[in-house]
Order: sequence, then C-alpha cells, then structure tokens
Amino acid sequence: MKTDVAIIGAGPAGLMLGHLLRQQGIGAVVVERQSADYVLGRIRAGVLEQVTVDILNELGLGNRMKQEGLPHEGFFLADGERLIHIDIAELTGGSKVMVYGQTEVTRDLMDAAKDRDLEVVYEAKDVALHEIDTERPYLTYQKDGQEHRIDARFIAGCDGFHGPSRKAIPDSVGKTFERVYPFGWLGILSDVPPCNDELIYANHSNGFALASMRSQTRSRYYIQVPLDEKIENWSDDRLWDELSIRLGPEAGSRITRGPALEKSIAPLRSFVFEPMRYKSLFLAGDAAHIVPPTGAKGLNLASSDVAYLSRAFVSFFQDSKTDGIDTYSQTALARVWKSERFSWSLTSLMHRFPDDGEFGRRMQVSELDYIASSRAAQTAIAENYVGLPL
Ligand code: RFL
Ligand code: PHB
Repeated sequence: MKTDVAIIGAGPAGLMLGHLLRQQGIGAVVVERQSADYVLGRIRAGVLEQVTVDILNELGLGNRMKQEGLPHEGFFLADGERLIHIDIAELTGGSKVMVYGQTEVTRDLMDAAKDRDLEVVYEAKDVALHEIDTERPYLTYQKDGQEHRIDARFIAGCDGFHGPSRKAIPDSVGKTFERVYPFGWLGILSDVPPCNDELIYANHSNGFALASMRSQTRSRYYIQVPLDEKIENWSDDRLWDELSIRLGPEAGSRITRGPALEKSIAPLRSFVFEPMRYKSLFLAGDAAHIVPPTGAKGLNLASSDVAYLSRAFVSFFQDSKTDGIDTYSQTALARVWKSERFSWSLTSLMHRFPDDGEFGRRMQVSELDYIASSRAAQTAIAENYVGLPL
C-alpha cells in the first residue's frame, strides 16, 4: 500500500491527525496494535482545552460533544479544609474548558473514519519503521498471518509512550528529560452523580485527591497512592472513605457512593524527548512527551502537536513548502515545555512527597493560602489551565 503519511497509533493524536489530513485530501493510513474495543476501554483524560474542542469542531465531529459535554467555567483547589475557587472564565476573559471524556473523543473520531475514507488498521502486530532517514520511509506490520507494507513520504509516530517510533530515532540525535514521581493515582469510575459541579483538586495531609466527572450521572475520582500500592488493598468502601476525608468536610460529605465500573493505578511522570522530528519521522502526543495528569494537559498537548503537524503537512503537500515541517519540532516543543512546567508545578503543590516532611507541607499550605488571597496568582493558574495560545 502507498500513502502520503503513515500514522502509527490510533489514540487521539493519530486519529485527529489522520482526519485533519484526509479533510485536506492528503493520503493517510493509521496502524494500531490493539483492537478498537481495547482502545475505547482505556479510561483516561476528562478535560478538553479549546484547542481540542476546536479540532473536533473543524472536523465537523463536535456535535455529540456539544450535546453531552459539560462546559466548565471554573474549578477548585482545596487544602484539606477549605475550597479555593479558580473562576477561570472571569479571570481569563471568558475562556472555558470542556468536560468530555477521551473515550468519547476517540469514539467520535473512530466512528467517522470509514465515511471520511480514513483507513485504520487495528490489531496490526510488530509494527516496524524502515528507512526513516530517507524520503521513502515505510512501515511493516503483521496481520492475519501475513506481513504488510505501507510506503509513505512521511511517518507520524503517534504511538504513545511505549510505542516503537521514538525508539527508532538514533541515540546520538535525541535527548530525554525525565522526572518520575514517587507516587501514582488510583482512579475510580462510578455511575453516581458528582459531589460538586466543578472539579476539585485537593491537597490533604493524607495525600492528593481529585473529584472529576464524565457527566451528571458518572463520576471520576482519584487519590494519590504509593508507587508500590496494590489495587487489591483498595476495596470500593475503603476508597470512598478516603476520598471523603481528603476532599474535606464540605465536598466529602456530598459524595454519593456506588460500585466501581473501573479502578486502576497509573504512575506519574514528566518526560520530554527532543527533537520531535528526525528526517522523515515526526513524533506527536505521548510518543514525545508525558505530563503528570494534574492540570489535564496530556491529551491537549497531543491536540496542539497535531494542529501544528497537520498544517505543516498540508503546506508541504499542497504548496510544496517546507518551513512548517522544518520548524515543527521547535514550535511544538515551546508549547510542550510550558505545559510541562504547569503540570509539574501543580503536581508539586498538590501532592504529599515522602521526603518533604512537615516543613514541605507548611510551604504548600501557605502557597494555597497566598493563591486564595491573590487574584494575580489565580489568574496565572487559570490561564495555564484553560490552555496557552497555539
Ligand atoms: P495514546 O492515547 O497512548 O495512543 C497511542 C496509541 O498507539 C498505540 N500503539 C501502537 N500502535 C501500533 N504499533 C505499536 N507498536 C504501538 N504501540 C502503541 C497504542 O495502543 C495507542 O492506541 O497517545 P496519544 O494519542 O498521544 O494521546 C495522549 C493521551 O492519551 C494522554 O496524554 C492523556 O490520556 C493524558 N491524560 C489526560 N490528558 C488530558 O489532556 N486531560 C486529562 O484530564 C487527562 N487525564 C490522562 C488523564 C492520562 C491518565 N493516565 C492513565 C496516564 C488521566 C489519567 C489517569
Ligand atoms: C479526569 O477526569 O480523568 C481528569 C480530570 C482532570 C485531571 C486529570 C484527570 O487533571
């Protein structure tokens, strides 16, 4: 098979890029290791910045999001006792975020692929990249007992943190920046009404907790747990008890309990790989960078990457211009690093670090106290939370 851009990975980055290219008449094929059901079964992001909302709307795929998504004009930080409101709409001149799950974004992109002539090959095993340092790169993969080959002008590595694309770049070219945090997030999804109409990020002396949601009837909560914690140690009851302590007396008392639809532990990491392009290979999304989920930036960074990358490919194929592809890595990384800084800073402010002791806790509480009293501090948080301009 021959196409313009061969895309590895059918997460949000790969599917959005594929659609944006097909919308402009550029050839694109996506190869995905997992089945479509497996991809939809992963419970991940919940908060969309305007950049993600805009891409879905530009693709004409925003209807369900408009009907079912929940626009949020603010969120809360909590210090164990009180709730501090960050009124993002008022502080940023009207910006909002959209609460609409990554699963739903992926489903909308997946469902539209066939109609829009975007080929997505699921269950493609042993995907391998070849000749990426030439202008005729190609992919190979195994499916149904046969080897398949896709020739392309470019390869887009949208294959997440563990995929093969980043690893195909020679060690001598790439540089990695990384911080692994000494804790993870234990998440629970349950069909119960949320305890609050806006999200709450709480720093309690027992550790961090987050109250989020997917709809008026489906809640998503997280608590910070040690890295070696076992999910079996957390019965639903124990988790609900802990959430009601960490979210503080006001919100905690409003929690409705219910059985878990999903419960899992995810480690937290900050990670950036530079550059995001090597010859004919371009990285986008988690393949190039990871943020800890505090601040909800991961999916939204995947969106800004593919916004830049699709524009660059369009001007290459339609106008034979190379400046977009030449500056892609630098342009994308400038936005990536700002989101890395915000996610790291909010993670540092809101979690208990094992080595920090009582002094560290007091520093956090006094910073939260300062934020509660300073419009300038709240504005800085709000403008990062809604997403910096492209
Ligand atoms: P994905 O979603 O990981 O998709 C990559 C795809 O590549 C496939 N793949 C391969 N395909 C072919 N061959 C191979 N060898 C392959 N290896 C891998 C994978 O199967 C997969 O389908 O990356 P992408 O598209 O870059 O999207 C990134 C986002 O998924 C991620 O950043 C967010 O989920 C992060 N995140 C959040 N982001 C937000 O913007 N807002 C949030 O509220 C938010 N909450 C979260 C999150 C991530 C979390 N976890 C579990 C890490 C909450 C959590 C708990
Ligand atoms: C979620 O709803 O899954 C979610 C929301 C906000 C975050 C991270 C995750 O910062």
